[in-house]
Amino acid sequence: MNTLGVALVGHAFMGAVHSQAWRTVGRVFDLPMRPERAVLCGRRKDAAREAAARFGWTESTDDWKSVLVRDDVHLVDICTPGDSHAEIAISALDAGKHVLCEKPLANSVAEAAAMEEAASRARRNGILTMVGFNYRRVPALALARSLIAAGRIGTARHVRASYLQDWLVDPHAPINWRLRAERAGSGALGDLGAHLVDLAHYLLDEDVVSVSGALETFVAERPLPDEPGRAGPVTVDDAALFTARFRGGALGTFEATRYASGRKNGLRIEINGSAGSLAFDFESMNELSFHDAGEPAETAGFRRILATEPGHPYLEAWYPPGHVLGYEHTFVHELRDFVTAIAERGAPAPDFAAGLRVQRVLDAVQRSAAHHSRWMPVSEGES
Ligand code: SOE
Repeated sequence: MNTLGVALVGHAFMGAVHSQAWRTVGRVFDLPMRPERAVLCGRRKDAAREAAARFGWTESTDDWKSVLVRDDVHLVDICTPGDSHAEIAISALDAGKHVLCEKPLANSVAEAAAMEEAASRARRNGILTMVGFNYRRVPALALARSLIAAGRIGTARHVRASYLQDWLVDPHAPINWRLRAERAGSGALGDLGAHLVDLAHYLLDEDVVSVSGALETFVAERPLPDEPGRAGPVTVDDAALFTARFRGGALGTFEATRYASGRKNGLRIEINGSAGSLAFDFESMNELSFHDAGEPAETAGFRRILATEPGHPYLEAWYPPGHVLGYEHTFVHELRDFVTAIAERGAPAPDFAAGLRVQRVLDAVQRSAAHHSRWMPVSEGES
């Protein structure tokens, strides 16, 4: 069996989650290729060495460029803040490496477009890309997509999506890179809203075509963690709201915030169609609520599907029904799909082209917010 040598760049939260998934995926799923954790890259030698030992990577380095010339590295997995995605991804693609890149794809449409250009060049040589929108790999949401595709809720009319976290409720919580525009691109919009947009695209299989949005930064300055007594500016949005129109005529409402006190990772999405509805809440991620409007009114209503049957997406490899899955499993599923696509020369989704489409929606929200929430078309070419 061919091996797939992986280089991971970054070893904080996402690097840890991806490491765990790389370690698990080949043990749980029968893969057509064997992934090998070849090398972990970090900015500081000692920290990278320590992380590599803890997460089970064979080697470590403080120079990500050095892995691009290695013959035993076939895939680069980017888990760094958004400001380095474009440089690393384009260099890796040009060096003939497959690329998995954390979301959002980039910090701007210009960067995302350059990344997609490199991806489309690389595609001609069988080199593939994927963006880490892991929530597509929640079994209940993959099931939702198949129900929608099978016509079970009819024509989609409403998408109601929110992603609620609360880690900034305390105005004295310190600044980190996620609150800096030059590092993260945007705030709740790109970090959380991007997931919602990708999920909506995935579930409906159609894109957002125009938006009207508002952004807010509630706390303009926060303590600098390394400089006691000093504060620095927050240069991204704390919360993002937008309404949207989909190509097929559905209307969407989207909300992303880090100020929803009591909500930790509350990703919710409900879709109402002409023949029924589906609803999901990540805090109960093994469940999908389904209302079939065709049932007699006296007994119709939302019913809870526990998405842990062997026939549900991804479940064939896991545990018996009712032995629920968690956050981490979604990344294992993402890797299963990417490795399989690479081995079978398939078309992984979401690829960089899909990531660029999300980036264009985020950009339209920012433009709308800067123009008194005026409706903005989502650009299809250069922004
Ligand atoms: C932080 O807000 C974060 O880790 C996001 O960056 C992830 O994409 C999201 O899934 C969980 O929250």
